[in-house]
Amino acid sequence: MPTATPEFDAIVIGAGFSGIHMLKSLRDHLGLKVRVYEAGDTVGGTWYWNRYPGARCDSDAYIYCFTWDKQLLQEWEWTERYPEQPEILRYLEHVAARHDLKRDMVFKTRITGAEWDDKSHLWTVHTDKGDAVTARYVIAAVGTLSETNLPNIKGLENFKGQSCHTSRFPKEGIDFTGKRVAVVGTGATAVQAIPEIAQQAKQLTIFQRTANYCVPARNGKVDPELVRKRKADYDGIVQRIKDSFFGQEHYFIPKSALEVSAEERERDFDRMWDAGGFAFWLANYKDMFFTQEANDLCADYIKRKIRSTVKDPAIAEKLTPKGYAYGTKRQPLDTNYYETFNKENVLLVDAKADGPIEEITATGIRAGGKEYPQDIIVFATGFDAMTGPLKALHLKGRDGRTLDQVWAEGPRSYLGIAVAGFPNFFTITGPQSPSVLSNMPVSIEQHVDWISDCIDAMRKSEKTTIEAMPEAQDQWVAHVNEIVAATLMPGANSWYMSANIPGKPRAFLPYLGPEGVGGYRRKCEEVAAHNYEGFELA
Ligand code: NA7
Repeated sequence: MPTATPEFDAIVIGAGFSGIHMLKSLRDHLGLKVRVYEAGDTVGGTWYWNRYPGARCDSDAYIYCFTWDKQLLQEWEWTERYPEQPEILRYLEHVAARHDLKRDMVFKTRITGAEWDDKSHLWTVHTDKGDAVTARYVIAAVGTLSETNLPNIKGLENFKGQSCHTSRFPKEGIDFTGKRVAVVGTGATAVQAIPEIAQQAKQLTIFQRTANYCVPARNGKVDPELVRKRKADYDGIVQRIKDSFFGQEHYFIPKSALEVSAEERERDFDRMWDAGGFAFWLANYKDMFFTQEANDLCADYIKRKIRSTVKDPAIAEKLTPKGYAYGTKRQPLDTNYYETFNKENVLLVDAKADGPIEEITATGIRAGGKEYPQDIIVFATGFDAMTGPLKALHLKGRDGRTLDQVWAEGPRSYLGIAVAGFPNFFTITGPQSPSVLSNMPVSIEQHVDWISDCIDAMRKSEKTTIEAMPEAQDQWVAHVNEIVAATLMPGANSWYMSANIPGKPRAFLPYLGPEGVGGYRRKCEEVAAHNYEGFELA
């Protein structure tokens, strides 16, 4: 048995929701020596980096938080249904201070590589400050949407005005007042930012590649009586979201959209639309994700809403999604998004109707042969989702193999927690786990608890390595792909399908069901109960 003593029991990479909880769990519950490395200059992760106007969570705040600190669930008061980025960051800072976590965190430090040593059963982890530390375990808490996608558009470097990506928005903000501003992209981020920027800018031009199906967020103050009721029922809420499909208190209508009358369907659609948030997406008819005809009915409802909100029929037509099923791209939640296109100072340039972006020039953007002069360009162009942040760690597993190599044809993981050939390496909300198809904190907590229990069990049985077995991984990958193949998801050019990044192998990145996060949790628990079935422990 290897005798080398590592400097740390575990290195955790990232200090967002995942890294904060992982440190708390390993250090304070298991008594391990842990260090967290974080590229930002404080905690927060997603909520540190995404400072664009309008940035807020899309899940209701009462479940978009840690549930392991029961006292804090009672004490913390969110100001609105979906708090803005500064408030969520304040919450995470509060948690870090309350549990004295920062003393084991190193900020402004990026991991540049790590290699596994099969003799000592240790990882050596390298940072951009030139340090190298050894650890028994490496845990990626790097987030799923953290590797920025700045598209390689011709002439990008020539622009003389100010430009930025939404996930690298300057801390001091940008004053859009009186400026000609372009937003590139119309995903969930842009849908939050566009109405805010339109209020300041002299002229806002939106460059749309694919029209999205947006539903109203219906943000606002939450009724104090409802807040009180929820606080009194937190144990019940936590149990329900853990057992649910999406980590939310949303449940499919247990009927086909095709079996009910048109009147009943319209009433249900109105109810979900009026409720706002993810209800329309995640609490719709049970066949919405599976049957094109059922999906068409949901899509048609939203298309009618777009036409009734946007005054100019030509603009409404450009904003109407075409060619893919409703719900197969990430659902953006809107607050005055469609209304914004009624404003005099807002222009929509649609890649299909007006021509795609051809070049960034010194003074603006050229699309469809026409020049659109700009002072500021905001790229809301998304992320190299899920696999991107993990590949960027430049890990070398067994035999020096990298994730780039083993994922050359798409992600391969066991349960979305581990990768064959990378012993003692865990991925919180990794590819092929529910992660981005769930309310993130719920899935984060499940993985953190599972990883902690696993490390605890290994210590108790004096094992020093755990590694996913290739056969178990093959079966999991096949299972993930088989499940999604029965849905409408593969038909969309979404980032779920890896389709947003040129050259990225087309593969479904998360895991969808069949019983959602509840069923997935039970599967992970079974694996642990059967002595970590599918893993090799040595
Ligand atoms: P998304 O959802 O990936 O949206 C990015 C948008 O940028 C989307 O409209 C893209 O069009 C567009 N895009 C990407 N590359 C280009 C190029 N090269 N040219 C023109 N337009 C482009 O990212 P978000 O940040 O909005 O949301 C990410 C997640 O953050 C979100 O799902 C939440 O979980 C929080 P496309 O649709 O690909 O044609």
